[in-house]
Amino acid sequence: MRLHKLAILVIAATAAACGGEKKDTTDSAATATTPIPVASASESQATPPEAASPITGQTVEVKMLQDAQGNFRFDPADVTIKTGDGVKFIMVSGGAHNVAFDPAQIPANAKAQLSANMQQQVSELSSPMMMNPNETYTISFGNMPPGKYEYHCTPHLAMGMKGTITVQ
Ligand SMILES: [Cu+2]
Repeated sequence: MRLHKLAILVIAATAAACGGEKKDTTDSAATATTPIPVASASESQATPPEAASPITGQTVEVKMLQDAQGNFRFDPADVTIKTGDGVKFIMVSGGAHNVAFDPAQIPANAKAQLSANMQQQVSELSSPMMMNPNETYTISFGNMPPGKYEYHCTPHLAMGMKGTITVQ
């Protein structure tokens, strides 16, 4: 019984040590949410890369599927969110699908942040391919300027698999 008590104490001490580390993580997370100053064009130094801005609001879900009529589509294709929300794309059927923004269509003031917020890009502003049901890809719209962002699925672009994300 006494030994058992000691074991609990050791676990508690370990947990406390972990708690100390956690504090550091929290601190750096707080730093990350500090508004990133807009880079001035007059600055002669190279513009530092944007940091990813986390989701601080809601996350809406968009399914990627092939419907009963054989059409490939995002469902819903058009969503409206707020800055700080996220969009979670869920592979349902008919893959492979991806989520791709045309770099030429994304305004300059949004591109660096969008790129920073898109993990594991396989090419500029393109997500990895999702092959299997329930694979997901989530994009944070943290620190993204309001606007209407068009995107598409690269394999099914010719078949009209497109969508829009309007950030208010
Ligand atoms: Cu597709």
